Amino acid sequence: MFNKLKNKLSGFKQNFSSKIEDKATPVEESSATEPEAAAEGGRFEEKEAVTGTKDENKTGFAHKAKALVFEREFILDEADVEDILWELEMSLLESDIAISVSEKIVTDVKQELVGSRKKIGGNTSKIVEDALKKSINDVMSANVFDFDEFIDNHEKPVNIVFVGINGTGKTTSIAKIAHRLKAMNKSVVIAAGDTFRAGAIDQIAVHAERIGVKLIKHQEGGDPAAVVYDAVQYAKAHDSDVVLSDTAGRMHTNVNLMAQLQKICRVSAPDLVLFVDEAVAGNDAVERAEQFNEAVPVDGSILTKTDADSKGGAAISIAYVTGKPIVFLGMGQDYEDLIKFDPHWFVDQIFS
Ligand SMILES: Nc1nc2c(ncn2[C@@H]2O[C@H](COP(=O)(O)OP(=O)(O)OP(=O)(O)O)[C@@H](O)[C@H]2O)c(=O)[nH]1
Ligand SMILES: [Mg+2]
Repeated sequence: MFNKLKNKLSGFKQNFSSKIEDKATPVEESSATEPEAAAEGGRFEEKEAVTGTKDENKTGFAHKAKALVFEREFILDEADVEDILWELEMSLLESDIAISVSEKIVTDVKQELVGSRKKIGGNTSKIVEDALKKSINDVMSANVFDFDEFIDNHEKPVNIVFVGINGTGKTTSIAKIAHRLKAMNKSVVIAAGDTFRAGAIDQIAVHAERIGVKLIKHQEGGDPAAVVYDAVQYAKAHDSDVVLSDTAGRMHTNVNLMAQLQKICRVSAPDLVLFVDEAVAGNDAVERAEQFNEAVPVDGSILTKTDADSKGGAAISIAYVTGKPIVFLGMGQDYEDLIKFDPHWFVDQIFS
């Protein structure tokens, strides 16, 4: 997962940190009187020994540890790192990170590390990693959403409609979420709202039976808005917690099918509309999220097939560009392969 992105960031870290090493100088200290220390660019500090009584310590030098403390600092000019930052921006774009996000990350790193005097606390590679991590974390934390809290605090039943283009993992994500909610002791109703694709109703019926949740279905070719409406009515009558409504995959360019989606939302007034797309689709997923959002206001995204994504671009960009949070990441084909999105977890993964 994210291997290409990891390699690119690691290359940047190395290049940037060797530039810092080139420019690093010892901190100027008046106390650096020991010739040896001065020659090595460090300074001596006398430190109290940690053992011994007060009196023993007072006896002086024998009870004091002399430690050589190297303190270094650096100042980078823009010209020093222009090429390296350019390479970073290219690497981010090649990783399918949206232009606005790539520019923001480069600007943040520049602001953090260029133009001002910085002390070298740990190693130089860590300094660069921290700056990158902070920026990516900021970008990804721009919009966050706690699904469990939403379900707990919202009036029942919570109606969630899943939308997206064909084959992205809508039905599988519904099954995973139903499984997850059931484990949390929530009662779930699934609406077989894909009445269009042959076999779609059977596919979701198999999931519902395996997981042990109620399925509301009509005939193939029926009106999906009516299916979702019926599922919500059933959930109200049975005091169910959540309705998960499947819909047929559709291209955002298909005006009639997008109008049908608007009808589903008009009729069933969903509490959440979740856009489902593949992480591997990169920028395309981000663009599609925006286009779906124009038709039916989308509240958040689920990125599936993250397990197969080597670039990480969609995951880093989609919430920042669309202004809508990532809610879940799909991580495989089993019911357990779903994680609630957490920017810190993600950032740890790409620097692991
Ligand atoms: N590796 C991996 N495969 C996934 C993931 N989510 C879904 N899939 C697979 O993607 C394929 C399509 O999944 P579906 O859930 O049928 O997709 P859909 O969006 O409902 O498709 P349509 O109803 O045809 O629009 C299936 O083979 C799933 O097993 C995931 O997170 N990781
Ligand atoms: Mg489906």
